[in-house]
This record gives sequence, structure tokens and C-alpha cells, in this order.
Amino acid sequence: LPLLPSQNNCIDPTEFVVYYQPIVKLPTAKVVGFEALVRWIHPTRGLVSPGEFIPLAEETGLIIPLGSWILKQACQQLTIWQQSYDQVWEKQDIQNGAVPPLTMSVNLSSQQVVQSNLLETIDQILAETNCNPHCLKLEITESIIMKNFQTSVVVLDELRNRGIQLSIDDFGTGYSSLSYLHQFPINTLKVDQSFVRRLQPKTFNSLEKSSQQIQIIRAIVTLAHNLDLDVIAEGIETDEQRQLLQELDCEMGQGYLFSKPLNPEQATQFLLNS
Ligand code: G
Ligand code: G
Ligand code: MN
Ligand code: NA
Repeated sequence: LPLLPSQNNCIDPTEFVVYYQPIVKLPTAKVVGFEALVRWIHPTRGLVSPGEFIPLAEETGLIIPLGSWILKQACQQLTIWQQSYDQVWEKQDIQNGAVPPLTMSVNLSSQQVVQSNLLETIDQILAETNCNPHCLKLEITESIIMKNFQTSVVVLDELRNRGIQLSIDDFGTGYSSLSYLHQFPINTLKVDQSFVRRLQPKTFNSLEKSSQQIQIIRAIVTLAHNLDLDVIAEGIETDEQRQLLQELDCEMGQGYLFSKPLNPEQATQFLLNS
């Protein structure tokens, strides 16, 4: 294989780094959470995107130790940031619900969902990092749910029983029926970036409020709200997109307009300046 991290099924923590992309409230652009996105520090190629090595890690089973390592890093970081966040917002505003607590979103791969000891691993990480399970959000795609339907029902219920939040990632792109939505204890839909990318400036002019792209996003937001779910729009790159999504009642967003994924130091600065 031309490209393969840590061959021996052990994670060398010097080979990986977790980046964090801010998730913001749309009207104010204030941070409400981060999504953990791993990078591989390759000796000669520099930072390698997970798009290149996650599929390999899945094929080789390395995704299991790597996934646990990422989760632990993210939970540790969340516990640290929780304290700064309490200062950015007034702690009492968080307690009385005026401001939601800071959340950390972590992607789960298909193999992790069917991993026999996923729940034990997560319990152990939460305990070791002193992380509040209500502030952890696990992201899972529709395709993963469809591929492992019976296991997913059990695993996702168990995660919710622990207070962990669940998001459907890349919503609207998988081959799936919508009926799974009421069978799973989901909190959030993440509108796939492909829908947001198609909101180009020409979509905004004149009578184009009824354009198909807008109607698709409107339908997702309405569906989510009718099912009592939050919505996060991904891949927001322009202020026009932000403004339109806000008009469509989408409450949260993520994308280069607000920030790229950041290393831990940069993400800390972003949080403090938010
Ligand atoms: O951040 P970036 O564009 O490079 O991510 C590319 C892809 O890799 C995305 O689909 C993202 O969901 C996935 N990915 C990034 N970090 C993780 C991770 O920690 N675990 C899993 N399973 N997938 C990840
Ligand atoms: O599949 P998932 O949604 O987990 O992956 C998120 C991916 O999207 C990451 O690789 C991240 O780097 C990338 N990303 C985040 N914001 C933007 C954006 O505004 N534009 C583009 N093109 N990619 C983005
Ligand atoms: Mn994601
Ligand atoms: Na996505």
C-alpha cells in the first residue's frame, strides 16, 4: 500500500492530530460547538486529509484504535474548553438555558458502530476525560445506519440513554428511506454541503426565492423542525449563503465563511474571541 498509517494496529499519537472546526449559531456567528476532524502527519507529505486515509483505516481495521484515540482527544479538549466557554458566556446563562452548553461533534465510522465494545470504550473515555456526555455529539451518516440497521437501532438507543447527542451527517445524500428518522433517537440533521454549495448568487436574485435549491433546504429544515430536531448547514462559504440559510430558519452553520478546521491552539483562540 502506498499510503498507510501505523501498520501494527497501534496508534502512534505523534502521527496524528485532531483539528476542530467551529459550529456557530447563525444569527450571531457565535461558537456553539466544534467538529473534530482528524489529520495524519505524514513524514514527507505533511498533513494528509482523512478523505485519503480513513477508507484505508477502515479496510485494515485501524479505524477502531484510531477512532478511540480521536474520541479521547476530542473529549479531553471539550473538558478543557468547557471552562473557557463558561467565561465567554455567563455561566448562569448556560445554566438557565439562555445559551446552550458547548458541544463536541465526533464522526463515527461504520466499523465503530458495529464494534462489539463501542459502548464500553465510550464509557471508559467519558470517565477518563471527565467529559459530560450531554455535550458529546456523535455524527453518523444515513448510509451507515442503512447498512447496519438492526445494530444501529440498539447502539444509538444505548448512546442516547447515556445522554450523548446524535447527528445525521451528510443528510439528504444517502440512499435511505425517511422512515428511519422516527426509529432513531436523533437530535440534529446536518444539511450536506452539496446543497449549500448549490446556493450560488444567481439563486438569490429576483423571483428565485422559489428556486429548487432553496426549496430542498427549506424542506429539510421544515422536516427537521417538525420532528423536533436541530439543523446545522455545512459548507457555508459566502455571506449570501449564511443570510439565506438564516432566513430559512436554519439555526446553526459550519463552513469556511466562519472558519476552516483549526489546530487546537487556533481553535482555542477562536473560542476565546467568539
Ligand atoms: O476534514 P476533511 O475534509 O479532510 O474530512 C474528510 C472526510 O473524512 C469527511 O467525510 C469526514 O467526515 C471524515 N473524517 C474526518 N475526521 C474523521 C474522524 O475522526 N473519524 C471518521 N470516521 N471520519 C472522519
Ligand atoms: O463528511 P463530513 O461532513 O464529516 O466532513 C466535513 C468536511 O467538510 C471536512 O473535510 C471539512 O474540512 C470540510 N469542510 C468544512 N467546511 C467546508 C466549507 O466551507 N467548504 C468546503 N468545501 N469544505 C468544507
Ligand atoms: Mn461530519
Ligand atoms: Na457532512
